[in-house]
Amino acid sequence: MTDFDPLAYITMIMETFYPIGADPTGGVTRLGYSEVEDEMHAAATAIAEAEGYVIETDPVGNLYFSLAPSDEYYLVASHLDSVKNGGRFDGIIGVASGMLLLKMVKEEGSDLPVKVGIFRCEESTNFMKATLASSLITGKFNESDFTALTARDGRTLKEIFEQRGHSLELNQIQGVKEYLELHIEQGRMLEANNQRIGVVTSIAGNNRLKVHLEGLAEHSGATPMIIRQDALCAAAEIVLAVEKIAKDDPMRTSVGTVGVLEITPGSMNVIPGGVDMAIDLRDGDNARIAHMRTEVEAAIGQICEARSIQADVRLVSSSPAVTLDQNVIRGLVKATEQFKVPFQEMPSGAGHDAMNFADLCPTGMVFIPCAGGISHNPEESADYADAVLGTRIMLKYLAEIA
Ligand code: HGY
Ligand code: MN
Ligand code: MN
Ligand code: MN
Repeated sequence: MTDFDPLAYITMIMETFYPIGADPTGGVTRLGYSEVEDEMHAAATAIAEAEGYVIETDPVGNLYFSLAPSDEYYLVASHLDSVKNGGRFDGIIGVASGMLLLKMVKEEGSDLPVKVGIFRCEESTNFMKATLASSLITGKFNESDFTALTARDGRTLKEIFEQRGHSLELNQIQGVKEYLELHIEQGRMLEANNQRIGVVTSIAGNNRLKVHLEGLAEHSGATPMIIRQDALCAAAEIVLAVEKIAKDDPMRTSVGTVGVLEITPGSMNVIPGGVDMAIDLRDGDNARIAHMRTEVEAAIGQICEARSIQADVRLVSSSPAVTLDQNVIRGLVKATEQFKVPFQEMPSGAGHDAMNFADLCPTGMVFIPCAGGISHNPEESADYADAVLGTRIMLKYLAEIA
């Protein structure tokens, strides 16, 4: 083992990534299947080339590093894209951890068959579908989505794939013995409980709705209040209905958010005639997601009926809640105990690429705390030493099972 310093190594990786896609908010904007994500993949590839790794890409642009080709391997993965004005740890620290783990395997001269995976377009920001590229290679994607999904710039996924030379075939990834992912928690539980590590037990599922409301754009001065068809007022009631429905969940696990709300024509002296909304509904229980969606759709119907507004409600994407593999959880707990650090088992409210592997192979996740639980925000930050610890835990687990 050379005197390679894991903390310095992961710091080098993270500092290499940071300036790419940096935006005026002090955060980063690295949309899936964008040139900025390409730059992130190029930066990771440059580090892999310097290490002499085997570098592969699959037909939809995902990237893989390994020490040698192997038919069966342990996949340690995450993503390098981000939300708009996001933080520089979400996904990125998981890729850096995978690259650190591969470096540790290389430095130990071990023949552990590890492959680092870098999945494109994990965030729903560009196409309103999360974990898009890992869905494509794990059989969780419908061909109709290639034309149904459109990027923020209006191009369909099909057009973008044709321009980028990606395949429209639904390829299935082969040879994954187990899947591991390190990620920031993106919530407050670890920090509040003074834990350094979270061993993830389940990942919340989601339903994402795209809603268009059509009222009537009219003169804001000459139109009496009682005859207006104001799409924004209807939208305002819907935003609060989503909040109330999620809050009313007796189990306190449902969450509901309206993260996008666009008004047309958007002039001060014109009654909003049109509104486009994006609604994100999640829970760790699939029945509760379905229940929430039914209630939200009913509320939209009642609100719009009362206001003579036309509503077009579309389910644009959904991922079922998944429970992670009990043996992997136990194995990660056992490995963590050997480091004598405070840790807990916990659910993930955020979605991750791991959810697409949970039905294919034993799948596990390791969380590290993020400051104040803040994520999807330029203030997002985490401790590289925690990432090194999480990486050592995953490596110890893999060495145990191999
Ligand atoms: O939205 C999420 O759950 C994650 O950031 N993909
Ligand atoms: Mn995210
Ligand atoms: Mn993420
Ligand atoms: Mn309810």
